[in-house]
Amino acid sequence: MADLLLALDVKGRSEAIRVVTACTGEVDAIKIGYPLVLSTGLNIVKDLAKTDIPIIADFKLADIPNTNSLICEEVFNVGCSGIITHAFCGYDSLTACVDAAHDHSGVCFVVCEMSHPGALDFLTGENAEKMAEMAKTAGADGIITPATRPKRTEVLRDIVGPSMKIYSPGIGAQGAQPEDVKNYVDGIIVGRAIYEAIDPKTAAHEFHMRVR
Ligand code: OMP
Repeated sequence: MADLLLALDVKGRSEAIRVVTACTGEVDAIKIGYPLVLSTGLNIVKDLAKTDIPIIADFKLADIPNTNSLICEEVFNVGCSGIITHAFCGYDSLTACVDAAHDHSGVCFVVCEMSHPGALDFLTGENAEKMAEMAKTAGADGIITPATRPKRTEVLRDIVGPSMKIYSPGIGAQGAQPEDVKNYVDGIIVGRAIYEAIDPKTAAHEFHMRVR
């Protein structure tokens, strides 16, 4: 059984509220990122938090430790319960995010291998495996691995073990199916296949059922 995370990459407050209102009860967490926050401001988190659905900020942080810490402060102080960071900036930048998350009773997820075709240029193979090891050593709560490459998700699961969570995007618009990874992951991330659906509630419900 895995969770369903809604990737809320819509623009504007009213569209965000429309989709979240429709999907309430069908999603276990909302993942927000640059498209929504740059179009509305970070205070959109306060509106979404009224639903009591946990909100994970996907800012894929990739900076020096001090800047990562400053960004995390804003994210957790406004009401998010999780942050997604890159790991390729190194151990100190990564631990800045893990520490900030834990100081705020939040969680930190680390991108190890991405779901799109271009990930094969750098974010795969030995690099991804090193980042999974680093995420584990740093005490991160989980990693992000591609549903589009289930075998790679299986490899990365072996590295982090059963106690860390794995959330997996690439389902729906990027071509993967929930069944491809549901036995290896703790959550699937779905965006366009829900928020662009004519009936987002039914779409979310169906994805939810397929990982139960
Ligand atoms: P859809 O392709 O519309 O389902 O959206 C996928 C969501 O997952 C988007 O918010 C992406 O930014 C995110 N994502 C990936 O698609 N691939 C990755 O490798 C990592 C992420 C992520 O970190 O969430």
